[in-house]
Amino acid sequence: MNILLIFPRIEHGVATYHDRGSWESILYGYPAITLPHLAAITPQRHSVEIINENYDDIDFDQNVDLVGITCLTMTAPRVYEIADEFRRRGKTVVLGGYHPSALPEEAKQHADSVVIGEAEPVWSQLLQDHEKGKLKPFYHSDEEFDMSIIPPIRRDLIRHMPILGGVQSTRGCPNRCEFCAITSFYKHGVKQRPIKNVVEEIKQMPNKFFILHDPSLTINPRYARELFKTLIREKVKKGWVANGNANVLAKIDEEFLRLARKSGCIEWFVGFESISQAALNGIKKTCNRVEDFEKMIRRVHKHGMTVQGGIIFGFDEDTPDIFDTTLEKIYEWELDVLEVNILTPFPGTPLFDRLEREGRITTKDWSRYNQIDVVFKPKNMTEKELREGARKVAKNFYSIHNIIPRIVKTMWTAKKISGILPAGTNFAFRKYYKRDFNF
Ligand code: B12
Ligand code: SF4
Repeated sequence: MNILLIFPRIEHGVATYHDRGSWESILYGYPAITLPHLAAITPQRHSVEIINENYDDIDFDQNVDLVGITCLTMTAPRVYEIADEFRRRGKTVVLGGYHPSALPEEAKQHADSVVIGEAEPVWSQLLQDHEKGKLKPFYHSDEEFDMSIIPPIRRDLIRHMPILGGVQSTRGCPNRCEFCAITSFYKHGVKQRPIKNVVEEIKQMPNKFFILHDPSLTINPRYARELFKTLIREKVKKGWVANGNANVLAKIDEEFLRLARKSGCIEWFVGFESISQAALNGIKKTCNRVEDFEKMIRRVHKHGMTVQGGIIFGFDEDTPDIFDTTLEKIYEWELDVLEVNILTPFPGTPLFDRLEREGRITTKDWSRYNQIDVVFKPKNMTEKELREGARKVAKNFYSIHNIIPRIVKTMWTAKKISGILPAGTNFAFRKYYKRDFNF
């Protein structure tokens, strides 16, 4: 069969559809690995093509037997448009990813079949059923599987390779943060790929820099340590960035941080989420202790790595003074890069269910579930105050006046040319927030 896989356009972020051909799309374009991964687990007798709409336009008249589209909540409206367009031309469409898994009945209105959960246990069966004309409406991926079956992604199918490569070593998270889509999606807990497979894949990728697409690389420090040691032993001289947890990075032994740096770590992405312990407790991210945050950042800096921190505004415990207090704190901590998010209840999460029960969801226009718009009624401020407050923080942090001294510090911390990556991120975020928060 001829299979066409589609990654829809992204409207919000540092490298989006709007940035086609710009320096951001080259430097910060994301190595979306979902579809090259799906292609890799497709039986070889089929031929596969991938279109990433952030780089190329879709030809709806293409001669294909099956169209597979990946879908997050924010992209759902565009995905449904694409799916409808193909189906009008008589093509078979399959949808998968976080959003169709959370709302399969909704997705089914635009597709011939919906994959609920991970593709590995069901994808081959689905293709076989389609060949026999017996495609089922839903494929539930309930079966647990061993990640050692995962082959390297089909990098040969990526038409526009950004500077950053992508690889995944683990899936799932043991924590139960109320707003996070990971734990409701990965129902079987945490699993990991054999380190030798991950390192082999890293060696094979042409990129000098890569991102680990793991929910958090510090969930199992023993595994991460082994990965670092293998990268060092095998002399893989590439720079990398990964998600990590604040509590682990604050308390783990110095050797862990030394090995991370030596194996190529440039930056850790850390979900601080809030500077209010009451808010963190409220959303069940109790592993985060506010008193650890500054210490954590300083330790990571001491080892020559930088920190990109995520902060979310709009928790029930947040009052209008949270914005100024947050700014004060992040300057005190000397955070290198800040991600400003407005709390967003993604379908499938406990947060969505609670706000729905409380009648506080104000729109189901999924394109607005972008962490920049307010889609629910906050408890202790108005929607306008929430949006304006987040805007004020982004505007202040990314003013040229604040960016310049910060990137000098970041370059000094990194002490390597690769420090240019986190330093430059400041300008990419400035452009993103200027556009989306309109300042
Ligand atoms: C890398 C990443 C990105 C990248 C690339 C996005 C992408 N889709 O590849 C970028 C930076 C662009 C990004 C942006 C955003 N992201 Co993001 N991202 C991730 C991250 C860290 C890894 C995704 C990944 O590559 N996984 C590895 C692949 C192999 O797994 P997978 O994509 O889940 O695919 C499997 C299944 O879902 C399924 N599947 C997926 N698609 C399809 C399609 C078909 C046809 C089939 C059969 C199966 C199938 O099969 C695959 C194999 O099992 C995840 C967290 C995580 N660790 O999963 C968050 C995550 C997906 N992102 C999230 C969010 C919220 C966003 C943003 C809204 C953030 C923002 N404010 O901008 C944007 C939205 C962008 C968009 N496209 O809509 C949420 C999604 C919640 C939701 N319900 O939508 C997640 C889960 C993070 C979280 N903790 O909540 N993200
Ligand atoms: S926010 Fe981070 S720690 Fe919490 S469940 Fe999601 S991945 Fe795990």
